[in-house]
Amino acid sequence: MKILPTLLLLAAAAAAGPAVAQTTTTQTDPADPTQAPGTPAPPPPPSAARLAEFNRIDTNEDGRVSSSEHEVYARSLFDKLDTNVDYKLTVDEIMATPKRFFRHVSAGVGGMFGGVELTLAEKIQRIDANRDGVVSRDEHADAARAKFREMDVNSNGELTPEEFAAGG
Ligand SMILES: [Ca+2]
Ligand SMILES: [Ca+2]
Ligand SMILES: [Ca+2]
Repeated sequence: MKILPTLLLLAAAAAAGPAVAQTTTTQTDPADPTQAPGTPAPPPPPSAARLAEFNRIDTNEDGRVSSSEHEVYARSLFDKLDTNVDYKLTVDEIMATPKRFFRHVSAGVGGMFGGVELTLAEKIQRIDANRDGVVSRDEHADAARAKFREMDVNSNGELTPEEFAAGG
């Protein structure tokens, strides 16, 4: 006669157990990715100026810059910098607007050599492959292609706005 109430209590506790555990797990979710330690911070969003430039290069407006879109843009930049229209860029023509020139070309290995940042003159020398003191259209196109490959971090042949902004 004493056993029955004990069994009923045990049964009630067993039935209540899972229900209590369920409400506690829904209140704090340990699988929340935003709270997981060691999660890398997302890259900063591209600046408005970089996004505007990205959109100018992305002529088919698919939200990606292809290698051919970048090539067309690099060529148009070359023509703007080539003020005397001889299809060669002298150091003077480049140094009139150096930022414009260097943003879309690579002097190789991220502009570094032996762990030291190259000077602008040294970068121009590296782009001037035949060492005749001027940057030809072909030399410029090669350096622009190298820059594209550097920016295309996942090597899928196109740039996202984030890849483009990070490579500037
Ligand atoms: Ca595109
Ligand atoms: Ca020129
Ligand atoms: Ca040259």
